[in-house]
Amino acid sequence: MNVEEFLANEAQATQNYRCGFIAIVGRPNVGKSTLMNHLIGQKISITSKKAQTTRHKVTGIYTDNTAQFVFVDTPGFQTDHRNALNDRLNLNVTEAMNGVDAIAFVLEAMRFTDADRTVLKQLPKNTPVVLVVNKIDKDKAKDKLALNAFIEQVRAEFEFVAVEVVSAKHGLRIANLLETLKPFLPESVPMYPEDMVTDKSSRFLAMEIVREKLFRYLGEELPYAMNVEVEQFKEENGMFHIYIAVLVDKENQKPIVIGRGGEKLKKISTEARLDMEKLFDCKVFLKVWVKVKSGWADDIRFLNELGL
Ligand SMILES: Nc1nc2c(ncn2[C@@H]2O[C@H](COP(=O)(O)OP(=O)(O)OP(=O)(O)O)[C@@H](O)[C@H]2O)c(=O)[nH]1
Ligand SMILES: [Mg+2]
Repeated sequence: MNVEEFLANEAQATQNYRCGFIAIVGRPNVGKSTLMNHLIGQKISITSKKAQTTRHKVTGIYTDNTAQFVFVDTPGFQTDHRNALNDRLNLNVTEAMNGVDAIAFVLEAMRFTDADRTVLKQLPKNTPVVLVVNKIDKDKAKDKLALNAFIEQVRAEFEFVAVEVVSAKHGLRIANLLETLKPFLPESVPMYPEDMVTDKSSRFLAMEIVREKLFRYLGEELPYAMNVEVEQFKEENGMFHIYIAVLVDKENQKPIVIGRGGEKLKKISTEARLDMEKLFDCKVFLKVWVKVKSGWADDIRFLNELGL
């Protein structure tokens, strides 16, 4: 190839480069955050078996030599319980869908509920929506005919521009999904540096990691009555020093988080520290403790302070 041909090819490549925003939307627990982590190849959004794990919008960026995908993972759309927190979460979802280039609407294979239908109704009319059927690794999704019938049933409810089946947890067909989404990104130069995976701060990610461990290691109800605050975050001699307070609603919830002889809190902070060291790629000193702050989920001013 001569110099002219090389330059012409380069110009062509830049011309066809795509970059844009894709919101990942769906009811709680369908696997949105697991999917985003696999799409970008790094764990930045927290996940758990419990519904309503994600509370903030989290941006994850995937860049290759043809496109840059800016994904926005959203909280699961709440349909049952109304309080200030849930209203705020739903508002976050609606806002996240404004102005994106495409929406990935995530469903669990073989399960289409009223909650899913309610989310479908919230989708903006003039944005392309790709149906993403997740959890195809599950036994109930193994029958291909039944899976196709399920997809047809869902397609009858909404005009999707495309359909993909994936298993976020096992990383199956993730590359196919990227290819399906790509044409919906506008032609544009990349908006973020190619090595950037999120626009969230380390401080935010540290807080989320602690919240994930609370969701994973505490019983059914408790994590919903809690929040997490970063009290201090500093870097010293190449090491992060992070001080985090767990806020519970009532005094009697404190011992549940701390556990017998401090065992539970120790497990939560050790696991959180290991995840942080992996994500930040440096040594971390982490101190986690528990504070009582009643009624925070209904305290609008406090939700503002938390940036929710
Ligand atoms: N079997 C199976 N489980 C999955 C898959 N993807 C996600 N999960 C599980 O589903 C649960 C929920 O996953 P999340 O990624 O936290 O779901 P989410 O939609 O972000 O949930 P919220 O943030 O609460 O709305 C977790 O236990 C995941 O491990 C999958 O492809 N297969
Ligand atoms: Mg989530």
